Amino acid sequence: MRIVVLAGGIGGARFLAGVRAHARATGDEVTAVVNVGDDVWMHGLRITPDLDSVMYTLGGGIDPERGWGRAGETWTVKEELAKYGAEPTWFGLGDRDIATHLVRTRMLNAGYPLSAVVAALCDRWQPGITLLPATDDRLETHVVVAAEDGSGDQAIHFQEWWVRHRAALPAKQFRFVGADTAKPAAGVLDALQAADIVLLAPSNPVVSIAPVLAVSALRDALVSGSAPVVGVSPIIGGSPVRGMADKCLSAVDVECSAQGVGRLLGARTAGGVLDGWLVDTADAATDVPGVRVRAVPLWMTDDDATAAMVRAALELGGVG
Ligand code: GDP
Ligand code: FO1
Ligand code: CA
Repeated sequence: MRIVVLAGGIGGARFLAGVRAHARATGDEVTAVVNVGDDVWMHGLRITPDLDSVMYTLGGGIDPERGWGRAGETWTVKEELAKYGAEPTWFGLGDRDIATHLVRTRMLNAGYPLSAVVAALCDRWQPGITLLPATDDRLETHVVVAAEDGSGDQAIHFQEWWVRHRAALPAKQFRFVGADTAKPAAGVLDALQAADIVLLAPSNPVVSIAPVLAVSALRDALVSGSAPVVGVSPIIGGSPVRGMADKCLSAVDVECSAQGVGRLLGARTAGGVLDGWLVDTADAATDVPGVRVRAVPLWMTDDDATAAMVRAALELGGVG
């Protein structure tokens, strides 16, 4: 069976570790289509946080506490840059991580598409699944906030909002710059067409899943495809398990609940994307019109627990 997973960073990576554990037992093939909206240029390097979180997690190189960057990291280059006053000083690339960024940036500058760069990096990390960016084109999430000098609104890059301001500036709008013209990356449409099921990882719905679905040809292929689409709720009992998804949801006027996120994604039969919505047992009362809802424990405490979630999602999609 072929399983396609739409994913962001930390939540996506942990979910994919469970999908891979399931697939190792069954022989299923797994393709992850990962958000690139967080991607940014800093210090002349192209940074792709969600792709790297997935690659390092599945390749055994992640720092498990942070959920981004490398284990056993040192920060000499970051400290040296700060001594030059080289901005941004609020964002840090570790010394080991910089090697990945040098390889990526060199390949992009030589003309390789991001999907080819990801494949080359995965030759080293061997994630055990096919890892694809949602698009090879520029697509960046920008956040509209009130200008600090009171002169109206301004758009800042997602990383500035998330890392520098810790999502504390009220977000008025999220813009996926470039989404209008972005095409699915090489391999994405083929994967969706061949899929037996599409799963939405329990990733941030507003800034991880939405930018993937903002690639219109990708969304169209998912919506018009024959594979069932099952989402897994990132919200348990009214709060994000980790991170600041609540801040993102309030910005788009969506209740921070499994039901709120399920309704935001919506039924495929009513202009949305979902056939099934997997929620935690704490949210068993969830109702999403037109969508089959099932409640099971959704805590990704280890790969076995996550693989059990994956089996429940496959059953909900009718392919388990
Ligand atoms: P990011 O790109 O690094 O922010 O990561 P993602 O967007 O892929 O995932 C972040 C989301 O994962 C958070 O909003 C959490 O709600 C969700 N999450 C983290 N751990 C768990 C878990 O154990 N269970 C569930 N259901 N969701 C989780
Ligand atoms: N997150 C931080 O909170 N501070 C950082 O300095 C930081 C650096 C960083 C470098 C490379 C990378 O791939 C990720 C990095 N992140 C950092 C995490 C990250 O940018 C965000 O958590 C995500 O984009 C949200 O998914
Ligand atoms: Ca992300």
